[in-house]
Amino acid sequence: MTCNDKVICLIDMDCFFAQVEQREKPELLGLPVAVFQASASRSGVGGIIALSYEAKNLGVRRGMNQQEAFAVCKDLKPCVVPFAEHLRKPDIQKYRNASKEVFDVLQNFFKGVVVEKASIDEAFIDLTPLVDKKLHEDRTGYLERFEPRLGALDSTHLADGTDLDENYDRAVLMKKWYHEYCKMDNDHLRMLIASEMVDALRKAILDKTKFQCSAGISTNKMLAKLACARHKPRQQTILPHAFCMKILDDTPIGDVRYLGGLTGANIREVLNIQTMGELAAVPFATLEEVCPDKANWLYRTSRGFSDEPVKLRHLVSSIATSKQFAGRSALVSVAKVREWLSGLAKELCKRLNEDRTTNRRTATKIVLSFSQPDRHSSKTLPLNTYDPTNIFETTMAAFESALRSEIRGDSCPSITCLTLSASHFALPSLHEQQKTMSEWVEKRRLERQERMMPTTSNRNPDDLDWEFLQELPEDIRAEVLHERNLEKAKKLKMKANVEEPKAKAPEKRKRKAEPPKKEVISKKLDTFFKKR
Ligand code: TTP
Repeated sequence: MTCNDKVICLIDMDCFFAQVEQREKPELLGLPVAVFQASASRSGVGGIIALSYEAKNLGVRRGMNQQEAFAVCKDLKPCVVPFAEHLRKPDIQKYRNASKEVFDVLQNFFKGVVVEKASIDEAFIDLTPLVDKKLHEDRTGYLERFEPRLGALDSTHLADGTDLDENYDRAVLMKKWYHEYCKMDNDHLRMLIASEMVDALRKAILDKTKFQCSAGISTNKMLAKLACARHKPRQQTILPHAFCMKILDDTPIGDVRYLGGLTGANIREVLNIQTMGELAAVPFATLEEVCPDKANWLYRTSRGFSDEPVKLRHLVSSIATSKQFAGRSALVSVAKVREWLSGLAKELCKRLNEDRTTNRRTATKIVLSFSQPDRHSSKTLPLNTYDPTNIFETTMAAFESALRSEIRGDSCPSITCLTLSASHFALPSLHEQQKTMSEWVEKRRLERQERMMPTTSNRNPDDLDWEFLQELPEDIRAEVLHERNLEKAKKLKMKANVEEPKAKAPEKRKRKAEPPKKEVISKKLDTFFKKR
C-alpha cells in the first residue's frame, strides 16, 4: 500500500462570506456577524449561511433564522445576501468575485504546482515537486537554517492526537516533533518544509486580499482536509502519515471526504460503527459483502491512503442558476414557469458573459432541469448563443414538450425547482483565433503605418517594422524574418544574373521595404495555430 509520498495542502478560507462582509464594512471586524440568505418571504431574510468566529463562539449556528439567532446573541450584526438583478433570488456574485481574488493569488504564488479549486473557498495544492526540490537541494543546510525559524511558524500545529487535549502546548509539541522526527526522517521533514511554504502563501493571501484562511498539510487530499479542520481559524495543521491512524481512530465516519452523505450513513448503519478506527477494524471480506464496489476504497481510506490526484482546475465546469419553489410556493401555471425561466435565463447569460470575458471560453451545452414532488426531469440542449431570449424560448419549448400531456391550458403540474446549467466549455475555435489574430495583425499594421509616417525618413529604407514584428508570436516572427532574408537573397541573385552590360542607369531610388504583408502573416499564423 503506497502513495503516501505526496505533499498535499488544503487551503480553506475562514468563515468566507462573513469575511467578505467584514472587508466591505470594516466596522464589523471583530464582531459577531451573521450572513443571512435572502428569501422571497415577506421579511426578505432566510436562514444563516455564514458566521464570523465571534458569532460561532457565542453559540449562533448556521441554519438558524433571525429570531433564533438574536435569541442566542442580541448583539449579532446581520448581513443579507443581495437579490439577483433579474430575479427575487439570492445572488452570490459578490462572494464569487472575492473567491477569484483568492484564486488569483493561489495560482500565481508557486511556480510549477497543481492547484485544484475544490469549492468557492477551498483549494488543494500538490506541493510535492517544490518540497522534494528543496529537500534534495540541501537537506542539512535547510535543517540548520530552519532551526531559528521554528518559532516564526506560530500558527502551525502538529496533529498527533494530543493536539486537541486540554493541556496541549502548540510550541512545545512542534519543537519536540522537529527534534525527534523531522531531523531523522524525510517523510516528516517534507511536511515541515511544506508548512513553511504554506505559511508564506497564507500571508500572501492576507496581504493581497485581506482574507484570513486555514490550511491542512498531509500526504493526500482526504488527510489534508481532516488536518485543516482541527485548528481553525487562522491556523494550519500538519498531519504526517505516521500519525494518521491516531487521528482517524476517533474521526467520525461522516467527517471524511465522500463519507459525509448517504454512503457514510449506510456504512454506519449496516456495520453499526461510528468512527474510521472502527471501519479500519472491519475485515476486508465483510466490506466486500456490504459494499462490493467500494470495499477497496473503504479499506484504504480507513487506513489513511488515497490516490485521488490534485487536478488542475481553477474554473468551474458548469455555471448554473436555480430556484426552488418549496411547499405552497410550487409553480402551478405555465405563465409562472415562463416568468421564472425567463429570469433564470437572463441571470445565466449575465454570468456566462462575465465568464466568457474573464476566462475566454464559451459553454456549448445547456441543461434544463425541473423537479416535481415525485420526480426530477432534465433535458440537455446545444447552446449556440448567449442571448437570454433565445435561451428562454428554447428551454421553455423543451419544458412544454416534456410535460405536453400534462399541461392543460395555463395550468401545469406542480414544479418545485427550476435549474438552467451551462457546461461543456470550449475555447474559441481555431477559425475564431485566426480571425482575431489576423484582424489584430492588420489593425496593428495600420496603426504602425500611421504612426511611422512622419518619421520614415529617419529609417533605413530596408528596415522592417521592428516594433510590429516584436509583437508577433516568436516562431512567426522568425519565419517572417527568414522569408525577408530569402527575398533579399533572391533579389541579389537576380541582380547578379541580369548584370547590365550598358552604361549604368542612374541608381533608382530605394523603395522603403513594406512591412510584412497581411497575407504572409496570416499564412504564418495558420501554421502557428496548426502547430498548437
Ligand atoms: P464553508 O467553508 O463550509 O464555511 P465557512 O467558510 O463559512 O466557515 P469555516 O471557517 O468553518 O470554513 O463555506 C464557505 C462559504 O460557502 C460560507 O462562508 C458560506 C457558503 N455556504 C453557503 O452558502 N451555504 C452552506 O450551506 C454552506 C455550508 C456554505
